[in-house]
Amino acid sequence: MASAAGSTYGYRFSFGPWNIHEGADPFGPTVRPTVEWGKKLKLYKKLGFDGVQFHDDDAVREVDSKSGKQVEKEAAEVGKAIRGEGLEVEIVAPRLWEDARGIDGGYTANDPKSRKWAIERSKRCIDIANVLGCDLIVLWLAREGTYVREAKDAARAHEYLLDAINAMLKHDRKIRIAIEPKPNEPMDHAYVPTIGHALALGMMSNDPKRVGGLIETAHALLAGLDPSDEMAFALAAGKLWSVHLNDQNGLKYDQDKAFGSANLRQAWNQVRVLERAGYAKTGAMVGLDVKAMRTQKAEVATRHLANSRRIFLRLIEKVRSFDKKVEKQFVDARDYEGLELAVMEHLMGK
Ligand code: XUL
Ligand code: MN
Repeated sequence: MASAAGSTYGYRFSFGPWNIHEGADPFGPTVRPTVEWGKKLKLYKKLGFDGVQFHDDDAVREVDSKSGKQVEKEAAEVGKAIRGEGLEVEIVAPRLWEDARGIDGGYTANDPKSRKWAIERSKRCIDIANVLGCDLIVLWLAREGTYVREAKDAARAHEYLLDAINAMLKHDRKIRIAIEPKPNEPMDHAYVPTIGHALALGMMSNDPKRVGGLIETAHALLAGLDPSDEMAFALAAGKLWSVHLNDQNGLKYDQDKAFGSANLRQAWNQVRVLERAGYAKTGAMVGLDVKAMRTQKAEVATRHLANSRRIFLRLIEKVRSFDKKVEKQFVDARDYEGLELAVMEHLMGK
């Protein structure tokens, strides 16, 4: 049996500092004290993690107000501390959605000054990633969409997105970009809602081989899609460069629940698709994007991370121990009712 301390079957795990948080939500203030970055960093290995996911301003605070030199100096210090813990930086993502210039979206804003700022900020993000020894930029296109359809020229908006992606590809000839699609929240409708949209955009870019995707479970569910099929599509194209595993109870706000906690069968299928495609061998990490419940007390506010990792590893065991002969017999006989019961019995521990 895999335990938190047991075998990881070749998988490596990551999370971002925002996954240990104070518990504020749109209707109430924080409920837990802030855990400072230095303390979070010490928790990674203890919890069984190997990689750090960053936003640019997780790594370097107030990145816009600092000179390029200063930004690189601070990033170098952060990188040193991370390596000192035996960790690596998995991804860096430009956080465009908290700045006033990103109110109408960054890359697709109607105001050309905002669009210019968004591209410049994304280049700084790449510079930070370089200092941190990371070649993967994640684009969660938070406000690249509309609250009302008439607000933007949607066809033009996609050209703006391409302009931004091309500018990033040109800024650094080695950097790779993984687009993290999400259909809504904070926008009513986002422009890149699925992995199909993301990879198509990548194909239209000036260097398609450096544009791929990151699938988040909750985002796929919000789009009414099966996360394992979204992953399979990217895997078939050699484009699944990371995942954000979590869970989600139906169509509502993005919940970021612990992996497998809402729908174990769907979680098993995600693990199955990753395992069958040899995801661990691609070198990509298993990223989590999970939030502790608001009710969780400070001293146990990292359980959601350890639990998600544990559920993933338990499901790897389940995938590996599922009787392949039985599976083949049911598939050959086209008896999918039989196959389903065999899966359910297996998951229930029989
Ligand atoms: C938002 C989300 C982000 C990205 C990183 O829903 O998932 O945290 O993962 O920018
Ligand atoms: Mn995410």
